[in-house]
Amino acid sequence: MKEARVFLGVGTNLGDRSANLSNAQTAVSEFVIIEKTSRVYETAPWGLQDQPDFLNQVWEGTTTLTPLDLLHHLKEVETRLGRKPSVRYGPRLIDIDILLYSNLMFKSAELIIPHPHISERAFVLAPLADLEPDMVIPGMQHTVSQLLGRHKSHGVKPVES
Ligand code: PH2
Ligand code: MG
Ligand code: MG
Repeated sequence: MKEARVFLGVGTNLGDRSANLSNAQTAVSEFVIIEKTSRVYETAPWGLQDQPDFLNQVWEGTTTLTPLDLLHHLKEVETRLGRKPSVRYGPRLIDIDILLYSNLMFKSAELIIPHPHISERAFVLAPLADLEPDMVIPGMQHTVSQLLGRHKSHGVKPVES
């Protein structure tokens, strides 16, 4: 079966955020072989400011699922872990986004790959740069660390471990 290299962006700002990250990693490991994980970052909320700070992390791994099957599996994990519907950019117990799926560029009503907001979000670029600083994102002209360099990364701090 054909294997894809995937990068998943994970965020949480409700409940026990560290437990949410580790429970999500355990659940996702059923269908993605997670090979590398970034540092965990504490990040100021983006998009809607009046909500708790997030923990964000990026995972790199492989899967044999198609992009849409992967999306549906991730949504099922979010629901199983207790995510409730919220407003756009609002607080969430767990959010697991597909950032990249090999070199694929894909657009459907449900899913866009690469994730359309990667270059605007230091809370994605900083953990992604831990894993693959020199990678060029399909459709973009710059490496991850070059994209990150354009951001003032205050508000995006690795958690001491
Ligand atoms: N996710 C959002 C909206 N805003 N801000 C931070 N810092 N981290 C997130 O993961 C995040 C956000 C919607 O997905
Ligand atoms: Mg999401
Ligand atoms: Mg998201």
